[in-house]
Amino acid sequence: MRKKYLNILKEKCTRGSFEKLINLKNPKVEEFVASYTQHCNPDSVFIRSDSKDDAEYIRNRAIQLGEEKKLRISGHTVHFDGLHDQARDKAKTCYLLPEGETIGSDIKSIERGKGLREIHKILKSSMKGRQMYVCFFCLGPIKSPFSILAIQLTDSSYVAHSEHILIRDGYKQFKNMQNQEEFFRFVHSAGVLENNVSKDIDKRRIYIDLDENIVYTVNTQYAGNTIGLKKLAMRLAIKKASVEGWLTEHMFTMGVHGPNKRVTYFSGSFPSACGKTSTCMLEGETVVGDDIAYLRKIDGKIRAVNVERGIFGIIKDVNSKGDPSIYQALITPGEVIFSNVLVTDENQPYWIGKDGEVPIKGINYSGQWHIDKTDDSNVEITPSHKNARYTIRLSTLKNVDSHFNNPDGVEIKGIIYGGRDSDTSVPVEQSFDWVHGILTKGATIESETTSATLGEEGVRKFNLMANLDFLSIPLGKYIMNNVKFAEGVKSPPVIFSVNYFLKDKQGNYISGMKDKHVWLKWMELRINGDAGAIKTPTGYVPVYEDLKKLFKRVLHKDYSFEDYVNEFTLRVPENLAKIERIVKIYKTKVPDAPDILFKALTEQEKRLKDVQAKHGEYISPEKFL
Ligand code: SPV
Ligand code: MN
Repeated sequence: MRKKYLNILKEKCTRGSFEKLINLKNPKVEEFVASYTQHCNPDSVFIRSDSKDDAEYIRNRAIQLGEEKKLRISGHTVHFDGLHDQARDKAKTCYLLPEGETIGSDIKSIERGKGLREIHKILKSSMKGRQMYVCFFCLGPIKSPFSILAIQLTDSSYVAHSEHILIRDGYKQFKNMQNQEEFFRFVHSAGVLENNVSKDIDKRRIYIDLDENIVYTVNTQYAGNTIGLKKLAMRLAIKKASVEGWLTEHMFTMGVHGPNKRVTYFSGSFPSACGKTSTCMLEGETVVGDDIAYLRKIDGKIRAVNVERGIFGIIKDVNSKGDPSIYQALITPGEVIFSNVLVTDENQPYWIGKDGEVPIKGINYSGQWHIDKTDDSNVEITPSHKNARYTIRLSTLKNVDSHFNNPDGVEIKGIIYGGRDSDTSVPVEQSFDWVHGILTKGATIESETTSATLGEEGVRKFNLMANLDFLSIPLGKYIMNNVKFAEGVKSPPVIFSVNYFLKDKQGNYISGMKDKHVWLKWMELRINGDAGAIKTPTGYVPVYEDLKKLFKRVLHKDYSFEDYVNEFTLRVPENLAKIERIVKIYKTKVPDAPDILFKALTEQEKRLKDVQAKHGEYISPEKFL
């Protein structure tokens, strides 16, 4: 058998590639690469080691093949996905499960055998005429108790290039690996291309085989669907973590800098496009990771690492005022991939919300673009797509945390849950304890939908721990994993909720864009016993005096008592309605929802009703003093 594999590889590997593969001395790797070489039938196979030359080769190919185009600033390129391939395709993302098994009612799955046949049919000879790249990665820091190794096969130079920016190299780790060690595997083909974009969008599939730790993705280029090592690996890692007793979360990790050089580390979960990246990028703080964290209990403490080394971030509204650090990286020479932005006549990228004038024409994901251009349904085509992105390495940012590559991660003292909520939760609130936080804050996140996924925007959707899109285990089990995670931890992280999106009756946002920085500093003080709080039926909220001082210190702003009352009023009817919605979801859609969850929600409901009887529907925080 091995001989057969080696013959296939010998025949297809470009010069030097065969040796690079053989040098790994790993029959499982050889078999995987050879069998998909045979099945997808690329013209040639390139094996990427961790060398600079190999990375350079892929970057150059992306340009030569037109998958990326050079922009004016050195190192910057632009990539376009097709008009209908601009976000994660939830409808076509499926788990392959044994007959009769499901993960949850809203988590798509199909029978494994059927799915494997279908995807292999689509993948058959899908790489013909192209080169297949074989890339090795390490999820999490190198040589760390957190690391997971993975291989990506792809016929897209853009995908291979992006992953090299986003994920730590793993070829050397593979070389040191024991044969039996398991690794994640990803197979991607962009399928038939027309003008360099995937043509057969109707045959777009993202199939996840949890038994084998393989993800297949085809007829798509959008990174959220294709970059195996990002959200697709996250799905495999959620399952692995569940089996092994740790957590994989849709969380940033950051250091918040308190008084006397104190640094307190937080991880925070927010649904896509709800301020996650902009929170961990706040000026004066340091970032460990912006999107995915692995959390483990080590020596009785909870520690977290960034799974990635780069950012695939939403570019809309990134400008020198709101996100100075990222903006700087986007206008400085260096390796940056812009996707689905507008390219101006000056060969500069433009995106909605960038500093400067809006160009009147250029090239974007719809081809030649001019101001007021509309699509077939007469809907305006914006200069850049709302989900247009940038891909950069964290090391190019000046605010990267010094522990970013620490194999032991950082000790997490605070967890934050956020969401896009226009009418219910206060801007910041501390839970009573770990279990109350997991159950009433994490497990109840609702968020109004955004352009990060295909479909209508602004619809309130349940999204527990902002992780629903990526869950590969039943929801009840996932909740209990979280609840139990703090067992044996002497002082578990303090759990908070934040809401940056409260609106007034006229539909205007109540809080300012930068106010999140004050909430963050308050949480830091609170964890360290340096700020007071008022106990309400839903948690602890800040006292006015503390916020007033923080607004002055952090934002140089006066914060009026009126603003405070407006923001921190307990909205009883909305809170009760939310509990009712959430209970209904868990009762009707989550067969393994734990009793402890219903108990926590019922108790919260009772506390709300008690204060409602006493103080009415909208209760100012001072009433709880
Ligand atoms: C998100 O949508 O949450 C992202 C980008 O971080 S994606 O890779 O598309 O998931
Ligand atoms: Mn994300």
